[in-house]
Amino acid sequence: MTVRKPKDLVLWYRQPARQWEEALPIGNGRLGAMIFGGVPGERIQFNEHTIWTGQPQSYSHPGAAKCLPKLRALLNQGRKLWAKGNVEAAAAKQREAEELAMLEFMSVPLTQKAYQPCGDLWIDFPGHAHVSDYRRQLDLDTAVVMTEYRVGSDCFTREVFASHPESVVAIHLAAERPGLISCQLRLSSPHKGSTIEILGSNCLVLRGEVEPGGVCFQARVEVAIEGGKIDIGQNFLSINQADAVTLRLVAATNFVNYRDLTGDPRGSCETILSQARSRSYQKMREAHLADHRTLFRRVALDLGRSAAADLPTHERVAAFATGSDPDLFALLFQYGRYLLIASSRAGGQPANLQGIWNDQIDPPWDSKYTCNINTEMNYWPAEVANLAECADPLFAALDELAQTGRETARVHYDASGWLLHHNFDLWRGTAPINASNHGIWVTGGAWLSWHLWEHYLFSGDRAFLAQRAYPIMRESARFFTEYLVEDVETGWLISGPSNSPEQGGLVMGPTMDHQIVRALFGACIEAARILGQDEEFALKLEGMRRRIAPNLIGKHGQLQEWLDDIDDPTNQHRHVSHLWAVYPGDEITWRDQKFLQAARQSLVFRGDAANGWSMGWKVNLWARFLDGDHALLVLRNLFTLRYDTDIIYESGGGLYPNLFDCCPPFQIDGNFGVTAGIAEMLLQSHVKESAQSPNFIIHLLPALPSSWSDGKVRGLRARGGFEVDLEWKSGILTHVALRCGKRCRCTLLYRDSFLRRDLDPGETVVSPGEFM
Ligand code: FUC
Repeated sequence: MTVRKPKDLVLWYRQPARQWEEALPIGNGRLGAMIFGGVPGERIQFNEHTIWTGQPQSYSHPGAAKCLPKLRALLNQGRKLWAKGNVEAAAAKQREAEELAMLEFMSVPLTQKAYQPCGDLWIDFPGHAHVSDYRRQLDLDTAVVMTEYRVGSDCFTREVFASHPESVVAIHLAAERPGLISCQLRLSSPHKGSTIEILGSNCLVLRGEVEPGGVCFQARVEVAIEGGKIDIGQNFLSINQADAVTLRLVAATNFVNYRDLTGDPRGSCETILSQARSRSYQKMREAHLADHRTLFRRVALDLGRSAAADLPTHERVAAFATGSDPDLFALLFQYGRYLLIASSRAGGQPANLQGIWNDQIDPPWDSKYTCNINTEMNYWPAEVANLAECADPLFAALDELAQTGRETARVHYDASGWLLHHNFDLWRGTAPINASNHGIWVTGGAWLSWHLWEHYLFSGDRAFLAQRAYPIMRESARFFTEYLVEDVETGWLISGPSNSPEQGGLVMGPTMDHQIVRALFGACIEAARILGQDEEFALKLEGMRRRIAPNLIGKHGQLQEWLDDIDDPTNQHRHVSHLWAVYPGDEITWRDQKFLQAARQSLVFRGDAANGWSMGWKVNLWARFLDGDHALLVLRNLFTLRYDTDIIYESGGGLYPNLFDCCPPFQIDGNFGVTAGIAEMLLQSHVKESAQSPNFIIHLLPALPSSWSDGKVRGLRARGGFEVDLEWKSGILTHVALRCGKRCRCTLLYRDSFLRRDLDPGETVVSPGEFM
């Protein structure tokens, strides 16, 4: 099967970026940079993944566990009052619980720390104020940002990429004729007290400290010229009449791990540079392309080429409302994959709320890790969109969160095991932060543990399950065996105090918690059986799992968000937490129409317009409801309910000119949610052949929108270790190829027809006629 040529995968513009959200992102998982493509001056704003405020610390609140029974008692009294119709008195009890928790239960300090920018590299080109034929672009297939223009008749080109093999940002300046490149280089940093100096004849050095005793960093830009000369100025370098210039930008900190700040930023910069400078620009570029393409080219998606594809990207987005441009969805899908490769590579920190890109000292929500949807959404595409390695930083963070979360379990709940509330930071804070009405939410760690299990389901990697996944999952489950309490009204085991993320305040028994804990217990039971261990513990989980409060259908035909039937059908809140069991969970599927319809009703009430990440979630949900046209409607809203380009981003939803998702403001989760959602529209594999079977049904084109009449996709992944290629014409499947590493059996589903096949290792082509 041939797929669209990669050269189409380009974001491009006829003007330099006027603001940060128009600049183009690159990253290698350690360094991130935003390229403005300016004339006469370039700005490259850059980040290093471990530059955060704060320092190693515990966030525990000594003695917190003492008030847990009081909180539960107050909330239960409130429920009783509510049942008697005494709504105001019930609310007063809830307030009392929240106030008590603020005094006695919350994290110390109350807030976590913030991800920080590192600095800016400025390149000024005298005489380049008036240029023609200007173009800047990001090619997703090469992960290179290019800026090109003419001054008079001479063409100038800049290329910038973030090399993962070399750990540098490489910048190359070239011109059509020798001797034309003259520019000045400066570094700056928004951190107070940072210093700039010149090292030797060709290196700018930035040194800074985020706060006394905290993260110290160093960044260097080393210049290599072909022809011409370098003059040293007061804290700047002047390049005169060079033929070509290569800059190597590196940065490092004293961060070793969340408990240790004894690293040597200077030594790290020197080591990285001493290796990188031995490679020519072309060699670095080749190694970068090979590295990037190994990941990026695994998946290709073609939804048909549209005339609008030739427009600059922001004009294309503007034209979207009135035209047809399915290719833009393919671009957005691949952009999410590109961003994950750029922001999350083994050895680095996980992608945070802004991936790895942040220019602010006081970024929105601290640009940290919010785990009541956002961090998880960042990793939704990892398995299905064939970038499983990119989840490694998340799994490494989980190793650490399971350590700090153990202290939180002990101090705040007098329980064993571990938990994470709704945020963590570089220091792996796990205690409840900000405010008790939403900070006390207990299933962040359990949800993230689900990602470990999913990694096993997709890969079948038993060693991963035994060594990395199960120990963390089991200890997360252990916490809940001690934390769940018997509901005074029903006898069910319920979660509490907790909340349904970001609304309704502190309660007993939010549905989402029960769905997540049920999924975690189920995964642990299965993992223990696969690994042949912990039989007794698994039996205990089985017994408790049966007693967890079930999903309930309320008086509006909705899936209840809370234990009591208090959902408001006019509530259009962005969080759709109680639909977790539909996506990303797998408890409510098309096999279970009664609950699927109730969940669908809940989503209908929530509406189709929302902020960026919420629309990302809804695309996935509509895909799981097997309604491709509705998934597409939400996707379209993402492009059309949006910003004004000059006064940015007051209302929710939308995309920025560089296709960054708008929360608002910029937040990367929506990009990743959409990528996962488009994959979910084309392929699903979360439903088992039967309750007892370990095998999943591979559902082909489960939610194909009617307007995506012709298309092809290569390399999506299905649970069970499969790679899948599909092609369709006039809305009908015309080609299926499956690749797997071992002899196995699989069940395919297309429309209403099942097909069972035994597969040999390698590729098997299945004729769509076999479904008939
Ligand atoms: C949750 C969301 C907000 C935002 C924040 C980072 O609190 O409700 O919309 O995404 O996380």
